[in-house]
Amino acid sequence: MARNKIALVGAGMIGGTLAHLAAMKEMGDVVLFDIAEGMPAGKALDLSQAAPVEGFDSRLKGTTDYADIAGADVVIVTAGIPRKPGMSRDDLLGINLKVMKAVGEGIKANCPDAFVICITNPLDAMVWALREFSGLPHNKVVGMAGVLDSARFRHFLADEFNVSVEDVTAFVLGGHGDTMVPVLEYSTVAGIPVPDLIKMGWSTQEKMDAIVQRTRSGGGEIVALLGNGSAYYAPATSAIQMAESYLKDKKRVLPCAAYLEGQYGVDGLYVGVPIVIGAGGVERIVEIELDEAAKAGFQVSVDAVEELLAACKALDSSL
Ligand code: TXD
Repeated sequence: MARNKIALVGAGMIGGTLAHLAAMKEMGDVVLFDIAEGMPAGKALDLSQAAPVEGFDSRLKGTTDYADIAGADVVIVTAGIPRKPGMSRDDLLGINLKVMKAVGEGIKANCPDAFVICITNPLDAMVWALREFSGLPHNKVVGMAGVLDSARFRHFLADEFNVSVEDVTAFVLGGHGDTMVPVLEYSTVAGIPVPDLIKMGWSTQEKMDAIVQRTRSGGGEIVALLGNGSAYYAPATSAIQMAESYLKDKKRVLPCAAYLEGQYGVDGLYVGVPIVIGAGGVERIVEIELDEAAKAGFQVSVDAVEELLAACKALDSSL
């Protein structure tokens, strides 16, 4: 059986980390695509030289030619530019929208059967635009944010409860970061819901509220510490988990930005909800009954996504 092929569009900080993880896990051969000349080839060569030491047999190639992503099974997109000082949200949106157009067309022409994971910000709008430009079915294009947000939440909860991160599960809905909606009733330690843990005296509601707030601004906390970029280890590892669930048909239940068609009362938008990822791509959207507070929080996310899509449509009349 031929090896899987994983195309990484954008070979920056997250792209390079994705390549490292995919190769170390022998998920398949890896193509690093970027518009920057030399850099993707340099990273591919550097990683190839780690292979004899680590003992992995993934072939890595860096390229600036879309033809090299032909036949990819999975495409992970991080291409774009970050917001720079003095740049408005619409400036950033305009530039990254053009990037999504180029990437979408590159995918459509070279690997229309791929499972596509978008990471580029603003996530919920960029994944929608990438799907539009690529023309792929909605169940084959998803956005990564919820796995990262819930991983951050799990890390803080495990720290607070002083238990293994492995035993902490977190349930989050909604958009990336600011508008994330953690559902504490469905977040657990070994199956025990957080509200019960509070009753058991393991923590307090105040501490939980502070953890939720820290999780929401988790990206910004890292940006402030790094000084010249945003998080890349945890974002990369989160997208790899989604890719593995597809390639191995694991049917993991993961919070992702998925296309909703009536679920949660939303139609025609990408919003963060729990989904099942298997060989069929997005195989199921998990729809739970929300209480009033969660419903209100979710609506804030939906409104924010709608506002971004309106801005995208104003910037590109083909959308
Ligand atoms: O949870 C999440 N979704 C996120 C999102 C968490 C963290 C970071 N998130 C976003 O991921 C971040 O705001 C960025 O939009 C992306 C990628 O972050 P990264 O840290 O990897 O950014 P880099 O290092 O700037 O890499 C981006 C690369 C860079 O090498 C550019 O040359 C390239 O994208 N680029 C392009 N590649 C291909 N095609 C085009 N048009 C292009 N334009 C820029």
